[in-house]
Amino acid sequence: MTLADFRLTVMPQFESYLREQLATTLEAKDTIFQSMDYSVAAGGKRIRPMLLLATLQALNVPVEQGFSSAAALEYIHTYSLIHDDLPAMDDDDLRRGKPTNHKVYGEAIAILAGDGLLTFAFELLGKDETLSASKRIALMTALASAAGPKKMVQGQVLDMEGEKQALTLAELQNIHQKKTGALISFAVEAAAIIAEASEDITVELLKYANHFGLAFQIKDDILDIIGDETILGKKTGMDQLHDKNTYPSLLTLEGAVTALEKELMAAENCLTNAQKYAEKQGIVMNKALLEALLSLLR
Ligand code: GRG
Repeated sequence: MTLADFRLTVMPQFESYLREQLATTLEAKDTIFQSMDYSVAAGGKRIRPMLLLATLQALNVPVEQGFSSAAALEYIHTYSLIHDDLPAMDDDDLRRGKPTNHKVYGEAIAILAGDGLLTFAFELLGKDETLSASKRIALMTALASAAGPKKMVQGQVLDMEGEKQALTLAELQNIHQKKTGALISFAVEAAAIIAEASEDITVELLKYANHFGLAFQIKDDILDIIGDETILGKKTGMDQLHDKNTYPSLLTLEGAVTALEKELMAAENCLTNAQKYAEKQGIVMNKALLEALLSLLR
């Protein structure tokens, strides 16, 4: 299956699932449902769930087995954006082309919508009886770890502490691997858990995810300089305005473009390795599908 087919067939099914889980568990009349649904429905690119489901597809596992993990991941990503946009953090008015959650519902409800999405993610995974109990425990533990105080939350703290200080490239990478990379890596880790992938395939796929995560962040930094506000759905030029440490600020714009290409090539190599291991185990891995995802970052 090509990425184009995947986006046309699998992603709409997932989109319905993502919205339905909230709508069938919560009451439509309740403010908490409306504020959570507002941000989930606001039109994110769904890169993380796409990576999770595409990894399952590449390993020939029915994608439906990954719907609860992919939804949990997108709920947590959405919560992190709602909280990141709050006045106490990045203080943004626009997200996904729409007013930020707190601009519509107020700060208190926005905090609670984030809390609701974070906790609902684990409820959804815990009650997915189509997965074995041991897989559910592994998935919930991995997700909690990726989103928790050693990874995403810590990355956010380090990012805030690093503001207005000159960071080294290694320090910047560490922040990104935690702040945005950890959730991206969970996408692939979850697929490996569900697919019961062997250790050698899992290691290569996780390395692919790590390069993917870094490439994603470099691209995000580049777009903040040369991107189109109407396409991005958010203001550009914010990194420079807030004196943020970014790949272009450390490496120049040209250097950042080179670094992006380096990460994408490294990611491709990991896929080649994963495919070799898969072949040895008699698995026909759809490497092209995961390679095509990298092209979204070019
Ligand atoms: C509040 C605990 C806590 C953590 C927040 C991820 C994060 C941590 C903050 C986001 C800050 C930010 C804008 C980082 C740049 C990279 C990034 C994560 C962009 C948003 O992700 P996309 O592009 O967004 O996948 P969509 O809207 O498409 O889902």
